[in-house]
Amino acid sequence: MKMLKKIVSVLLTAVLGCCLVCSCNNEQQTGEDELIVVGVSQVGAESDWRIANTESINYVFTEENGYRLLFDDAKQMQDNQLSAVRKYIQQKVDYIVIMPIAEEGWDAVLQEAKDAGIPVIIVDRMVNVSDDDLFTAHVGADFYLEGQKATEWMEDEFAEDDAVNIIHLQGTLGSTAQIGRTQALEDALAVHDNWNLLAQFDCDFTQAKAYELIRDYIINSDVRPEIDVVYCENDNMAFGAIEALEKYGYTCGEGGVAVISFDATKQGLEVCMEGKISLDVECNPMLGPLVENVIETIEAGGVPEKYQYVEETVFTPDMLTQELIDSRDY
Ligand code: GYE
Repeated sequence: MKMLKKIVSVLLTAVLGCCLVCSCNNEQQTGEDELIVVGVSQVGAESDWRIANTESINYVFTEENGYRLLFDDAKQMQDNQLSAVRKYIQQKVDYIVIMPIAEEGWDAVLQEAKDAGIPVIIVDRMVNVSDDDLFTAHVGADFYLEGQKATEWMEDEFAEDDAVNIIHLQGTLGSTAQIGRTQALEDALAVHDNWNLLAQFDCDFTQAKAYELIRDYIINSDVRPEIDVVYCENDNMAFGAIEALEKYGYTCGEGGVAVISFDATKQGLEVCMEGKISLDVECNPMLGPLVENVIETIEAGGVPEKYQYVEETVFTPDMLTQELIDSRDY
């Protein structure tokens, strides 16, 4: 009898134990299932702006906030982005977030995401597709407006000058940030006969290319070029330009070359406060919370606003203090 009791008790313990393990596994399963899976395809890590943008995404899409974040760095190659997005579709993620390198080439893969029923949120730069229904929402900046802020500043600054000699450093060709900022400068050049475009270089938003191309331009000129403005489409290219200009005897800022920049990252603003960047047009990389808003709206059964632009300002050296710079998020 004693023996039988023992066998029954061992069996009961085993069954109970098994139930506990199963229910525990189930709970774990349910917990994981509750996480919203977000697949992000990021451009790369080409600039300080980009790094701040990635940090903003990482900050928001955490497990504590209810998300599982899948992240792919495309290393500035659009083919890598296309593969990442296709992988996310296969993995049946809940949302796909894309910071597109260039505007073209997205129709097919976005159609595949749409067919799979996965909402796609375009962040920062835009895509140029045959049908805007191929993506759910866009969250980013108005790059043409940013460029206009810069050209308006130039109009004031050089209102009395007979000639304004400009070097233009472009970001990754075909990206919305490049297209908008370039278009604004080209439109202003078209209406100012005294604005001369000395050179236009594709620097891919990187400091190293900006440095090399400005250096080569100076070295290869027969006579020392008169440069009034270097219009740099981001802060990192401005840093490269300043380094090359100073190396070859130019001064940047008041009485020298006016370096115009975009982004207004902390380091950009520090160089601006020093006076070496004459104008820094803000571009806000902290887009993570806005992307989360879009997802929350959809999760709540709503329809998010299709296009969302962030508010941005401009900075000149006289406006800046260390306190102000330190108080900023990026
Ligand atoms: O200006 C640049 C970055 O697309 C707005 O990309 C973004 C641009 C930004 O690499 O620094």
